[in-house]
Amino acid sequence: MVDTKAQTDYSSKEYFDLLDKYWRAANYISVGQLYLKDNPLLKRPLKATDLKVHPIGHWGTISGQNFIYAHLDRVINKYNLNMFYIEGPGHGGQVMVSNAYLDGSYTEIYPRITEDTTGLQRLFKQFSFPGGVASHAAAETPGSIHEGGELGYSISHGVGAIFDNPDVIAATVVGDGEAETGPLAGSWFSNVFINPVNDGAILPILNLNGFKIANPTILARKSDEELQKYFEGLGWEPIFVEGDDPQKLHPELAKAMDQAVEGIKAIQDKARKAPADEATRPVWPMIIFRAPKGWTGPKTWNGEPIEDSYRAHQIPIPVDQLDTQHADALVDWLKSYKPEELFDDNGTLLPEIKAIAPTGDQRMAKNPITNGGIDPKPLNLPDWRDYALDNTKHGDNEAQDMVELGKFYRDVIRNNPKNFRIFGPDETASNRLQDVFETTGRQWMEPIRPGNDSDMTPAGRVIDSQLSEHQDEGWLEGYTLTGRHGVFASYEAFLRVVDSMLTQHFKWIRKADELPWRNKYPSLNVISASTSFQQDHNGYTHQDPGVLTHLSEKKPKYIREYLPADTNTLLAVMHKALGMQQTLNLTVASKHPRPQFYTVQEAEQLVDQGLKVIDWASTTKAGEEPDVVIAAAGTEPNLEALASISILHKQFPDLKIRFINVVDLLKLRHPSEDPRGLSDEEFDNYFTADKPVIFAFHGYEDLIQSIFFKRHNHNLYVHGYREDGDITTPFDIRVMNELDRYHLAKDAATSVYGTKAAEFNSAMDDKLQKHHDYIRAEGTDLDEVNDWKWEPLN
Ligand SMILES: Cc1ncc(C[n+]2csc(CCOP(=O)(O)OP(=O)(O)O)c2C)c(N)n1
Ligand SMILES: [Mg+2]
Repeated sequence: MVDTKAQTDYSSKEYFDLLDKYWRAANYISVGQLYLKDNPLLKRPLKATDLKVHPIGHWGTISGQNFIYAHLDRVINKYNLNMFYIEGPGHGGQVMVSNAYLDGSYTEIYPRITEDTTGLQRLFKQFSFPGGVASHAAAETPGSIHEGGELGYSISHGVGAIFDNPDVIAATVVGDGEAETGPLAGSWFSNVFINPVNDGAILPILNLNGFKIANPTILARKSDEELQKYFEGLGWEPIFVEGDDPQKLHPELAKAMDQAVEGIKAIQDKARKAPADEATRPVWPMIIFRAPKGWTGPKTWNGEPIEDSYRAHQIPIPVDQLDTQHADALVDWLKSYKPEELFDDNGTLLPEIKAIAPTGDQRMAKNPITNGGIDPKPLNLPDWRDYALDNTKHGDNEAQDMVELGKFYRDVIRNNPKNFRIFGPDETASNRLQDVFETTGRQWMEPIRPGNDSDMTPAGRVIDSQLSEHQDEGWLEGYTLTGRHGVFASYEAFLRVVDSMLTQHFKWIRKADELPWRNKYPSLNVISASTSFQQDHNGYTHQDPGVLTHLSEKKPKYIREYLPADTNTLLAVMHKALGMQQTLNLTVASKHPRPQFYTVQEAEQLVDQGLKVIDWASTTKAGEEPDVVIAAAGTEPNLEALASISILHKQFPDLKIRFINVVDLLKLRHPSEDPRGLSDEEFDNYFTADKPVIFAFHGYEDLIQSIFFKRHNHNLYVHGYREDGDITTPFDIRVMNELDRYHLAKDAATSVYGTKAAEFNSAMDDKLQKHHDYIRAEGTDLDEVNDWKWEPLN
């Protein structure tokens, strides 16, 4: 019947009978994975040892998603689609595993899991089992780009994946609980940013099964009329399918899917008759699928409903190796799918049922987009040195690092018009990357008001017109997990909004890295701009450099933290970061006019080695042991450290100071923690084994303290962010945190001269008092601070 795609009648009773069998097979093996570790087809009476001791996983979401998956397979074949699956309620890990197993892709990727009884037994046992596979959609799940742990990002991920992939449809199942999260609720606005000419499409399918873990869902208790208004208001055309009788629902969902796919095609065909920059926002279809949670499972338990109740969420009936009292109920449940009609005597899915699935790379589990992308390419990067400043007179130039970086990005965009994007929450201009708008605009499909708006266009490489860090991070994740490159630039304090997303992405890369079949991903680049030490019109509300500490706690192999102190080092960092794979790169960058210090050659060395002794700012001769080491990581720390060296040198001309600038912060870690870390010998060569180290740092101090914990030298004085801020002058923020030149100089002098530094310290205190009084009277920093310039050491 399903001989060739062209001859198939995709709406015939025979077809739906086979589709139903395919679905039953998926349900059967999904339940089997929860409970069984042997006797997969129940060919003999169930024994206690056939059961897992601890069945762990989720049932409630499964059958609805399996139903949707089978129907997606149908439209892939019927319309010859390039489609992949995103499992919003990814806690139903069996959905993607089961369907990948049925279509043969699981066995191709994991040959141990054969398409027979032995393979089924292994498939069942390994699920949510020590040494086996996750109970959630995870990196090891074929066809997934979306981790199923933290809910809320299915649409952002799907949309990130279809940007610049005009032939692809991301079939995205959204949980009705998931739909209540802030990120997911905000992500319906994604339709404002999808260009129907250059980008692909997302088909959201709201799995309205009515319940979450322990509660009804909000959307499920709304009438269809209210849902219609809600989604129409958000710019979608909802198509409703509702019921619990599969025989009725097969043709109904098929019709809805046909309508949705034909709707997507019609939108694209129409839009693609004109250039991308003339596109407007279409009303894309979506499907609202109302079927009961725990559908086809046990109806009740102890007189209480299981199906169509929150009680179906996890393990619906208590049967395990140590409690077989109700084993019959499990057997009845499994047998209700009639496995004997689905698998042959060898335990292999019958070929006419398997024929429901697409073949080759059209299987959603094998779609190349889900394994590093359809056509991944490294970026064609301009030479960063062409954008560099001539800093041979250290400190003479003044420039805004982010402005200069914007020029570099402008040309990255020119060179890579289809695989590089910049994401941000309304901040591309505020973060001073505005030069990119010389070559591109902000992609936006709503009406544009020339004059009132700036740089808006239906087809642009910047997407920053939704104020949502979740969306930016989610889109960028989707974009890089499908082989493209990008940057998300955010105010530093509000990067913390996506702390957990960064964590989840790190986990994904880490796990994927362990799988030989997974292709490599371009690194995810995050820029922490508008930082804690440069708050002009904001203040304490906008200060928090804690993302540095947060990410430093993850597995070192996958995390980089760059703190370039000026334009040249920022350019060198970004050139490197955009060429990297399998890492999450955090770059802390300054956007304010600041003195520029490092030559191209120094910037190159700083980025290659991660840190460098800056000879022109040190008073030691080559090879000479210093009295004190002053180190800095970050723009303002670097500036203040240099200013403190000037002050100290004038006061104590014999004081031997070694100055070190640190860019690649985590290289300072001990190699026992981080394989990239400096050896003890190298570390001591920089920081000495026992001389005082005054460390000026952009972030919270405990990060530096923990780095030094495993080193010989504990003679450490860290000056970092001490959780102090206000609406005040730029220099005063440094003073409040004791990261300013006067506090640094005091610590350095005291650490070397002890009580003999008292007079000097009191002069520094006088300076601080003068500063205190002056800014309160004048509202600006002292001239000697504002006009400070590096003077070469004599
Ligand atoms: C951000 C987040 N908060 C809480 C949880 C815990 N959690 C796991 S499943 C779930 C309920 C999900 O309900 P729904 O999206 O409706 O999925 P389904 O009914 O299909 O299982 C919750 C609260 C989570 N995984 N992620
Ligand atoms: Mg639900």
